[in-house]
Amino acid sequence: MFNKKIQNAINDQIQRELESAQIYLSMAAYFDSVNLPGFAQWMKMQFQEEQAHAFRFYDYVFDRGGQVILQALGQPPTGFQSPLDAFEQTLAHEQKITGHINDLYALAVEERDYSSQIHLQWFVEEQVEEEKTAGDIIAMLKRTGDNEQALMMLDRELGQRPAPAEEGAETE
Ligand code: OFO
Repeated sequence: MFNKKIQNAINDQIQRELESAQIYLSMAAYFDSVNLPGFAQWMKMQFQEEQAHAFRFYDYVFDRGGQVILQALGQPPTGFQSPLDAFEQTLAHEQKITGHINDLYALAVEERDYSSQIHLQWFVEEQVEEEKTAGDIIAMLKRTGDNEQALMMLDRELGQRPAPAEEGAETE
């Protein structure tokens, strides 16, 4: 019998993952609007990755015989000031998500739900990666400064990001 408190908390997290997807699609639209197609592509891959995160939880709820209840999504942010602003918002958002994953893990410990703890371990590790990646791009953007050529090079590099399905463990 799937623990109801855990089920509700996971349904809340499915909503957050889908909201994360929307936020990154909104950032992709910003980057496309300022002719930075590589940055936009990176955000579109991030959009897909967040959908994959939602599905990981979705499948898990069904694996445990629980019920998925979708919730309304909030309005994503718009009107980003610069690439740096978008990635600083990305990092702040991922730090917030890390807090929610940690709370979920703490609940699974409190409820002695061992399989949920194991399931959540993947997300605990994933959040380390999410924060590190955003932090690395912020550092590169700060080094780039006002150098348009360096920004174009970074745009080309970020545009190489593969789809989540090609990243192996990301979507397994
Ligand atoms: Fe960005 O890791 Fe899910 O939300």
